Amino acid sequence: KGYESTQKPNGDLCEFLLELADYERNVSRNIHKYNAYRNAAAALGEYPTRVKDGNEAKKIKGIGTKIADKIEEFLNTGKLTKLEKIRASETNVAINLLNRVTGIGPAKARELVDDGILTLEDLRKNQDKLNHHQIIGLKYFEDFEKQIPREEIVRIEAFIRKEINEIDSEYIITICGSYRRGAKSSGDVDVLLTHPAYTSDTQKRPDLLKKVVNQLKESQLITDTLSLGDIKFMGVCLLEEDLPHRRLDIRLLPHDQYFCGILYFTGSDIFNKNMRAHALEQGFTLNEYCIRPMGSTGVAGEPLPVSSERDIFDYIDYEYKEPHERNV
Ligand code: DCP
Ligand code: MG
Ligand code: MN
Repeated sequence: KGYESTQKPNGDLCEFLLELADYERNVSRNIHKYNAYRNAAAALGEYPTRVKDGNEAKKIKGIGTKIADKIEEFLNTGKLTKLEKIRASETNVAINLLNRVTGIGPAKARELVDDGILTLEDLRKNQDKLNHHQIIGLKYFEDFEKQIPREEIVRIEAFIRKEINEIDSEYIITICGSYRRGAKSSGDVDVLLTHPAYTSDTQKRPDLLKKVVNQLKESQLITDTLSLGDIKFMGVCLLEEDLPHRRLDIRLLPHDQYFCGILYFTGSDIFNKNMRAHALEQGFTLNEYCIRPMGSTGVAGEPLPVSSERDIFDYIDYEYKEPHERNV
């Protein structure tokens, strides 16, 4: 996902590391190994020249001995025994497949496979085992697998802006995720929404999100709801007949937390991880809501005022990166 592996000198290596990462997350449910493979793939994706052997790989930050050994094996033999074994297991293949249905996580996938459900066809016959979110995920399985071209998100953005402007011109939205990082195509549409009248000191304002969702339903952009809470909508949209259905998330944030939210939801996830780690080194704790100084006792203080993304970088003395520079 997102490494454009074919053009990169180590693209094939990234691909097998990401496949191992998926296996660790979906089948073994070992999040540490998942992260180790993902980090290694990200590091290799950035590496400018073709890696010659395991030794060279090991010198790259983010690649340890075990992964270096796998790279060595792959470079010597053109394949990886561990991956061949994983691919040969019917159970693994089925878990990976079911896990691609939105709403079905690794645990649910395992449960279904244990019940003998191995294919989408099996799943279609056993919808009584699925919740609403999973049923919609299955219904649009093929559509959700398709990437959304950037131009289509540009049009979805314009549509949403126009609609919310009609309800209340004070709404502010930003489309985050890979789109904001400049990606030519995205897996879904990540909308962040705020309103000046809604801050973390004021009361909850569930009406703010519900109004937007209702308006987008009435204007027939939103076709299905996966879940709707006070601050988070997850659902499905359709810009035009004949186009695929697309995954759309809308999150409502208090105005004073908007920039930490934008920063977080712009990602990438790896960029976020690195930035949070840097924040901690500088004595700050950073999350999707706020940035707080860490006291000498290790207790986080009050949230710091933030009126731009740049403020957050400045607090932790981190070189500012434009969204398109946050792809790692
Ligand atoms: N995010 C994160 N950590 C996670 C999940 C998400 O930091 N575990 C943040 C960074 C992501 C953003 O949320 O960029 C949006 O999540 P998506 O899953 O939608 O990822 P992207 O938008 O980056 O990619 P895609 O094009 O596949 O949607
Ligand atoms: Mg996204
Ligand atoms: Mn998303």
